[in-house]
Amino acid sequence: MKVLSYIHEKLEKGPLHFSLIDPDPVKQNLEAIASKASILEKLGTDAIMVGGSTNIVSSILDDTVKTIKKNCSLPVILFPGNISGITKKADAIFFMSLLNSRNPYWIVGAQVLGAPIVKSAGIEPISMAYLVIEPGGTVSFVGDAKPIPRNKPGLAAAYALAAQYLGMSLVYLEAGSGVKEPIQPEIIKTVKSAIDIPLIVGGGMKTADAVTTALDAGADIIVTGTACESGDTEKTMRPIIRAVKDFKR
Ligand code: 1GP
Repeated sequence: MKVLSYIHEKLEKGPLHFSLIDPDPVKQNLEAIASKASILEKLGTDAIMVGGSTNIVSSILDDTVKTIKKNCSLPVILFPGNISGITKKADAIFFMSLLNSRNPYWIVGAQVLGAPIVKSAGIEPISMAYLVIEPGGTVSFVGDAKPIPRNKPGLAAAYALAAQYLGMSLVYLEAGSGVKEPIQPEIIKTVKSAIDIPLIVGGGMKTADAVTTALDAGADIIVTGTACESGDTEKTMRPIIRAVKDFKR
């Protein structure tokens, strides 16, 4: 089954959890990634995303995705920080545009360079609007974003609606990896009420409470990355994934 259809089908039953693995070798080695992939699948995460803003080496990216595929049967979706984030070993790629960047390279330039590579890799492109909200973390700096202020939910909603009208399949609200405060519920609520396409929320969620707050506000898919990097993945991730699986609207 195509990954976007898998996402749509699963969303009919409830919200989803995606685990983000950063292939940066400074953060984790392949042995750790192998064990994390199987633990995350056992805990009930719905897909593994692979990507990061810095330190992406294509041979390491290949090995990371190969290792994940060997150790779990979940779809692996690339979450590229640039054209170096593409490998044919994955199932799909979030073909994303950082709509609120100041630099056209991150809106459409990298996509022009990446499109033929995605085609020849034979992986499924899933069109996604990527919106960086304050504070925005590393991706905001690298992607030359004009982060949407936290007190301007209407601006985030306008970007998200434009993404839907441009034909994108998903909207991702990004607070920035490892930031102190996840995206405020007011922003999630306002964006969700403006669009009909699924809403992904990530950045700074480290607890089950933070996850439940985002789901209550209307998030359809929760992404956690930093929490997956914990030394005890099972202990850290169990309550987070449980909060998604037990959530009732
Ligand atoms: C980063 O939104 C993701 O792109 C995940 O953020 O690392 O803070 O979980 P965390």
